[in-house]
Amino acid sequence: MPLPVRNNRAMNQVVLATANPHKVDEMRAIFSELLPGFVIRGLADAAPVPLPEPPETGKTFLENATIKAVAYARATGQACLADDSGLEIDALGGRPGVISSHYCTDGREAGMTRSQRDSANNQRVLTELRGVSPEDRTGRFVCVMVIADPTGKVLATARGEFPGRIGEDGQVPRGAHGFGYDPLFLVGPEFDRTSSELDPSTKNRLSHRRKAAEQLARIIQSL
Ligand code: ITT
Repeated sequence: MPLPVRNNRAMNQVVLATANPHKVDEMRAIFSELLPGFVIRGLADAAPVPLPEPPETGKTFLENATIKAVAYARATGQACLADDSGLEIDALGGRPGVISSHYCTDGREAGMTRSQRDSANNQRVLTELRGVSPEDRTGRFVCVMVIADPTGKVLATARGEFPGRIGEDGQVPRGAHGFGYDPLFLVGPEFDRTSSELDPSTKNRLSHRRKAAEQLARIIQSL
């Protein structure tokens, strides 16, 4: 359900501070339901030349989302919304966490494509969880969103979680949608399907990104 419009002067557009095209698709779909008319522009649209990606040196999702939102807002001169997200696995002490996107190289850039990284990350998780029982393979996707203005001031923050379990080698990877760890991540009351097997609109109703966006949408309306 869209939120009722309460403030005529509410912020009505942001630049999405991400190089991940899957996040752009999910965020546009989610915000178009929550805040119809709210415009989400891509980085390529907001800057004439590609901007360097800021190093994500934070120890938390909030620190990294803030680094990205502030860096891109200053560089584009426009309000920017950043998403820092990842998978926390209890049996791995919360790893891969903030290094989710480069887990296969312990957080380092190694010149791999996004899809090469995704499959190497997934393989590492499956290997590390070998021998762990289904009940102990619990975890969650976490998403933290931050909006910063062009002066670098943080205007809003929000956090959402999506609980599930990591499937076993042989049972997963499975599914044709989503990205990253979705093909490993079993969801629902029976943990019988991966978030990659959900159709995109179902994932966008349940996900960590959706929960963070719901909080953020309320704040955006009051800005
Ligand atoms: P930007 O920093 O440019 O936004 P990124 O993909 O590097 O892009 P993050 O540093 O936030 O973004 O890392 C997020 C990683 O966490 C992502 O690459 C996936 O491996 C994982 N992840 C986050 N949300 C996910 C989701 O909805 N489904 C599957 N994996 C997800």
